[in-house]
Amino acid sequence: MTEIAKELRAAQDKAVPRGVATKSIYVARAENAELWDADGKRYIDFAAGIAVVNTGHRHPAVTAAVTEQIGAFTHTCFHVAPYEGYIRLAERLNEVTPGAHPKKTMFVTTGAEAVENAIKVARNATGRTAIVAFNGAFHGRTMMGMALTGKVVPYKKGFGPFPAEIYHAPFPKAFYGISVEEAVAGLEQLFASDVDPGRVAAVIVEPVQGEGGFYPAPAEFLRALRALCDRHGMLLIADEIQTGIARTGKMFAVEHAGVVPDIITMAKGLGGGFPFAAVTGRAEIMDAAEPGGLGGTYGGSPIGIAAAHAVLDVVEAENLCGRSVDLGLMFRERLEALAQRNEFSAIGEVRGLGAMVAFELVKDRVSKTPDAALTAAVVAKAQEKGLILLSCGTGANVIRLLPPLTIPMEQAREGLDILESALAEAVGV
Ligand code: PLZ
Repeated sequence: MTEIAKELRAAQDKAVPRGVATKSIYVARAENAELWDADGKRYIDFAAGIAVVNTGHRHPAVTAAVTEQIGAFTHTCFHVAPYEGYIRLAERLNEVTPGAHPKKTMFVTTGAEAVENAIKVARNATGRTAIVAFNGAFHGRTMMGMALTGKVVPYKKGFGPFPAEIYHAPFPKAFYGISVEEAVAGLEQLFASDVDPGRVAAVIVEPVQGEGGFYPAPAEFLRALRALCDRHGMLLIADEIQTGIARTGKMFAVEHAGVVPDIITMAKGLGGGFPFAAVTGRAEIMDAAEPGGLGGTYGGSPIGIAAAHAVLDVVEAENLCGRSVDLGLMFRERLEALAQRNEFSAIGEVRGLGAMVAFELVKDRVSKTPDAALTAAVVAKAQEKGLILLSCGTGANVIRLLPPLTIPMEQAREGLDILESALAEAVGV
C-alpha cells in the first residue's frame, strides 16, 4: 500500500465500522473499464462496482443525461410532483421485460428495496404469507433481504430476528453434486414437511446466483419452478439485480430459459452508476396494493430515471447483449485453457452465463474442498498488479469476472494476463 492509501485506511478504520468491509483501493477517477487511485495507480476494473457500471464508468450518454436533468430539477418526490421520465421508463421496462402480458413498474433506490417491494406486492396480491428462497441466495441487507438470503455468516449472524415465514430450499449446483432433480425434490420435501404450498405467496430466485458463487440455475430448473408455481398458485419472482441489463448476454437472464416470471427485480446495471432500482410485474399483481401502500421519498429519483433511460439507449445502440456474449466466450476460453494446465489444478470449474463468468478454486479436484486462502491471495496479487477482482461463493473460493460490457477487448485481454500471472504467483509457479 502507498502512503496515501495507508493513511486513508488508518482513518477509515477509526471512523467507519469494520462491518462495512472494503478493499484498500482509494479511487480518485474512473473511466469506462479503468480506474485510478489517489496515488495515480491505474487499475483495470473487473468488478464494475459489483455489476453496476455495465455501460462503463461515466458513459458519456449517461453523464450527459444526468447533467441535463440536474439543469432542470433534481428532486420533487414522485408522490408530490410526478414527472414524465418516470412514466416513460415504466413503459420501457414493461416492454423489455419478458412476457407479452400487461405489466406495471415502480421505482425504488436500491436492490434490497426492490426485493422488499416485490415481496410486499406478492403477499398483497396473493393474500398468502410464506416465501421460498434458496440456499446460498443473496437478496440484500434489509430485514427481508437478510431473511431471504441463504448464507448466515456474515450476512445474518447476530442480526435477527427476521420476518417470519421464510423458507429455504436447495439450489442446484452440479459441481457440488446437487442435481436439478434433487433441488426440485428438496422443494417438494419443503412442501411436505414445513409449509403448505397453498400458503406460499412466491418463490424468489436469482437466475444465476451472484454473491453465492455464480451458479447459473439450469434452464430446466427455472422451468420446473415456473411449473411448480403455476400448479400451486405461487408467484415466481426473478431477482435480476445482478444478472439483469445485458450482463448475461440477454437483457434478463431468465430469457435464456424462456421462463416468464410474474415479478422481476432490477437495480445495479439499470442505473449506470446511480442508485436506482425497479420492480416490474403483472399489472394486476402490481395493482393489488392500496394507493399509498407503495413508494418512498426518493423512489424513481429524476437523476436515476435520466440515467436509466440513457443506459437502455446505450445497451441497444452498442449492442451490449452481443458484447456480453463475446466477452464471456473470450473469458471462458482463456480460463478453460488455464484449467487444463497442471500447475492450475486448483481451478475446479469454470462457469458462467454471458459476461458473468467465474472459476472455483479448490484444494484438489477430488475432495473439492474450497480454497478461500488461495482465492484471497489471487485477488490480492491481482490488485498489486493493477486488476480489480471480486471473490464470491459460500466458501469464499470463487473468483468472478464482471467487467463493464463496454471494456475494450485489449483491456479485457490485459486483465486476463494479469489474472494469469496473479494466479501463477499465488500457486507458486
Ligand atoms: N439481490 C441478486 O446481487 C446485491 C451486494 C454486495 P443492493 N449484490 C451485491 C454486498 O456485500 O452487499 C444484490 C444482489 C441480488 C439483491 C441485492 C441487493 O442490492 O442494491 O445492494 O441493496
